[in-house]
Amino acid sequence: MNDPQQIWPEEFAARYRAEGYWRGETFGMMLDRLAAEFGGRVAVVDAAHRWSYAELAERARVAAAGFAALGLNPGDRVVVQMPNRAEFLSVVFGLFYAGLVPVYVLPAHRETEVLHLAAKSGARAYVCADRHDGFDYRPLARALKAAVPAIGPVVVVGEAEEFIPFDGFTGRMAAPVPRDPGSVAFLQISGGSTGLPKLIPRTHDDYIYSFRASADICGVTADSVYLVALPAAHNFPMSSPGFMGALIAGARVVMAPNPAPETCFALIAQEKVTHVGLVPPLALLWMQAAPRTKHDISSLQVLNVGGAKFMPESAARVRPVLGCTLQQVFGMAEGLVNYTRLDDPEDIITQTQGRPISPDDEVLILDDAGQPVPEGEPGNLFTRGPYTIRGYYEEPAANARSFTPDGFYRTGDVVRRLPGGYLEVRGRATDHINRAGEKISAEEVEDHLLAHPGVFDAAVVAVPDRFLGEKSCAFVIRAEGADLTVRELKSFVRGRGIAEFKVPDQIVFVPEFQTTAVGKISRKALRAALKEKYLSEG
Ligand code: J2J
Repeated sequence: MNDPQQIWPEEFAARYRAEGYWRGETFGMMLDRLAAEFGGRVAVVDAAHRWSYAELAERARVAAAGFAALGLNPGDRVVVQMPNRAEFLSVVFGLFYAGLVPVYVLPAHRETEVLHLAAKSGARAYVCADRHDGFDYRPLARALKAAVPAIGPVVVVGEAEEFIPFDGFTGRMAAPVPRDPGSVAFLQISGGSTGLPKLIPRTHDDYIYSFRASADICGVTADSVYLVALPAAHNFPMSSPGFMGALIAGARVVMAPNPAPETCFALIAQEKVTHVGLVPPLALLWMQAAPRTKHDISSLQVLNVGGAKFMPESAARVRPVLGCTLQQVFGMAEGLVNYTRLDDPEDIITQTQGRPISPDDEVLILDDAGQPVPEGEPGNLFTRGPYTIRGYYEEPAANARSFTPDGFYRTGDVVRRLPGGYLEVRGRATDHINRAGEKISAEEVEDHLLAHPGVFDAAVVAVPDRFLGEKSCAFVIRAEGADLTVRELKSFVRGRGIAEFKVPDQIVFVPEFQTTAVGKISRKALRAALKEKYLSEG
């Protein structure tokens, strides 16, 4: 936990405190303050629960006592794999209250990813739901305990079987365990472009600043109602402004079990939802469904769209079709978040991805040689600021690549700066597939393909998709004599215990990779060459 690269140099920390960004409040303290301020108001709603701020805090205090009684100590990491339910909040605030550090994994993650992230984070416990979306997490918990000996208690929300039932916790912690507000509050997963996912350490001070400022920029007040449509463990629905931004404003959080238009439209009508965040493909789906819905969605005020590029033509349809203001958001779990502002002119809202949250967000746009590009020209985006990490969790090699010596994060995005500091995302320099906002590392999927004995080599590329934005295509050279089929290979990859969204959408068998280039070329150049050769005409 003490990787010095995670820590801001003191001169920066001092400035961020002096500017009032970092206020020295931990998540545990925040919960107590919100319960005192908004006590009887509704904090969170799902299909089965409706809790006030006072109730949420009480449940977190009970959970905290329960976690502490399991022998977990302040600073210990706990893997949390929870769907969008009210208990997402009682679990994580219970952990914060007990001084524990959640490691957020997505409900879609499977054994391979969960084992890796648990081992990588040095986690000591696992919290999951019994089942969700047709998947049973208890066998996964068994596999995790067998493979990662450091994992002790497993706490299950729902039917616990041999594990510890979350609902069985008794006792009550009277006050939050004191933590340094500058310490790591939780670990989140990066959408990284190389190998397995990396862990992003966020501190109490930096993260609370990011969503407090976001709530303000997004017009979230105590009268707002925020719908969590995307998986709650993602940084976007958590903090941009997300359920955290909603809570700090005293608003109501509504947990949607899935982002389908009819599910969400019913919740919007029922709870008078004012704010929601969506990735572009979902925004398109909602716009398609809205004219025919029987539900009244007129309470919607702000639709945040981000995670992938939202095309200006689609952006222009949001207000006419959904009757609310579009607010584009270009963010990343590593930190920097940009928003168009609610009162910006229409062309800024539809054609840009916004400008940074903070006056102290530093943005550099550099060419491949590291020199600033002329104003308005596209270049590589680097950033540093009061809520952008200085390094991944225990990744010295990746940190040397992803951060400059003076602490700028190399985002991998190619952007153009417009007057007023607005950014337009033009593309990216790193090799991942942005599939409906889920970032998939080409290298990670290639490794799964290569594990099949019938595969000689594999290269995974992003191909444009009208609906998803991008989808994945794997070029595969069969091993000599192997008569592998696309179906077999897909089911093999699926069987590797990974999130379904990582299984290649398309597999193309090719006889060889390089016909023209001589000598060694980078994987990146190879992927580009394959795309050019097989996908450009057609
Ligand atoms: C183009 N690309 C975008 C956008 C993110 C708010 C919103 C999104 C995320 C997120 C987030 C984009 N247009 N509007 O954490 O708080 C791509 C970029 C970026 C990467 C980060 C938030 N918004 N992107 O998507 O960590 O390539 O965070 O670097 O999942 O998504 O992905 P992630």
